[in-house]
Amino acid sequence: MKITDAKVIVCSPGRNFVTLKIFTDEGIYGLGDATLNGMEKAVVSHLEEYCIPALKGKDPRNIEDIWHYFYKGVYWKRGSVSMTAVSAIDLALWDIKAKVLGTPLYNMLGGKSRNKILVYCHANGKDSEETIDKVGEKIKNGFRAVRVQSGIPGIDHTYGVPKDNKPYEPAAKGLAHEEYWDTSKYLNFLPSLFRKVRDVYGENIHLLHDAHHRCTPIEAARLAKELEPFHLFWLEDPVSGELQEGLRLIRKHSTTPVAIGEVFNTIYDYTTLMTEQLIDYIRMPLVHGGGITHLLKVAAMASVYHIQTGFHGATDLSPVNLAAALHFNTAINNFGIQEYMPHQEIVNEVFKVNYNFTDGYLFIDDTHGIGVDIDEKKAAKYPYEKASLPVNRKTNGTMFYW
Ligand code: EZ4
Ligand code: CO
Repeated sequence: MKITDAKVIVCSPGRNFVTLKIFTDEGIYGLGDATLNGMEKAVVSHLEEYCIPALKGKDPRNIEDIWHYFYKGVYWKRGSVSMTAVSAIDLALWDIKAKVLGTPLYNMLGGKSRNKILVYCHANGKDSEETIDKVGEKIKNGFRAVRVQSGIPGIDHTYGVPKDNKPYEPAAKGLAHEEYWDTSKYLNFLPSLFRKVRDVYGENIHLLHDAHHRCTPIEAARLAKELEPFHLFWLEDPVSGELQEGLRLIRKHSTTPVAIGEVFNTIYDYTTLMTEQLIDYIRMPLVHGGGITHLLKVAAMASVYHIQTGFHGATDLSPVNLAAALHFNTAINNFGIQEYMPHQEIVNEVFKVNYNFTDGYLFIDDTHGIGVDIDEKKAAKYPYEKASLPVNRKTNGTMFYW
């Protein structure tokens, strides 16, 4: 069997998606997600200029070897752009292999460890009151786990809270706009929010929160400690992850579970975090973390340290990634939870999906392969539109993490 060609499909049904389609001499093709929010064209160019020419003629069945060809075989390895390309290739190859063998992807990964995938959704409001109402709406819609983000008194833009009351969408059209941030206002406010949410809804619902990399290690330790009484399912990205040792301070002071790594892209971002048991959930998704091939290894290492998966699943990851994640989550033993931000309706015009949401869980069907297809004619109706993630400054003007 041979790879005859591959192409990159860029479309923007409400937001940009990059999809890799690999063709074979047996007529079977595979799809991979290659979307890197705000940096889409960098991945497109990397795939088109460097990866696709090298893929042609290779046997698509040799996934491990091809993975290493684009990882070990590349001198300038790692990094988000390069690893998103590797991930897309890997997903498309697993899709092909499962289609060739006539089976859903999860079956190739060890079969079913569970029938349904626990997901968490997002609730956000401009202030505590509105946020609490939104949490109630999500519970009414069947969710058993809710990420709670709220506007903060005295801060103009808060991560995860859209101004116009629309569903939260990370990127906005055009160049990056600037937001302003005040950590002390955030730290003073957040525990009171969770106290109210627990008072209203009790203990029988999983609550999560994303600090979005905005604390120093000691600030994160204070936050995790003060949130401890409200029993979060997890506190996400309490600090920026480059300094793995930084998470020791959080652990020293609190039992609030920690999730990290939606911007990570290899196992090497996690080694200290795992071996020192500094975290509880890995966030690195298939689309940015080397696909099935690499995440199987990361998840296996995590399992040794009682760490579970909780993959990133925002709207800027395509349905191809989400479906592949659901197969992965179905198969592995140490699955924890899956983030689920439903895509806009028009996304389903372009991508035909094989999953559905019922009563707090996502279910995947037995379509062979990953099970998602792309309608290229419909995709062509929605051409690429430049969009960017915001940048963030402290209120005194200092450049900061978004
Ligand atoms: O900011 O996907 O947990 N979810 C997140 C997301 C990320 C966006 C970046 O593109 O942090 O909202
Ligand atoms: Co996040």
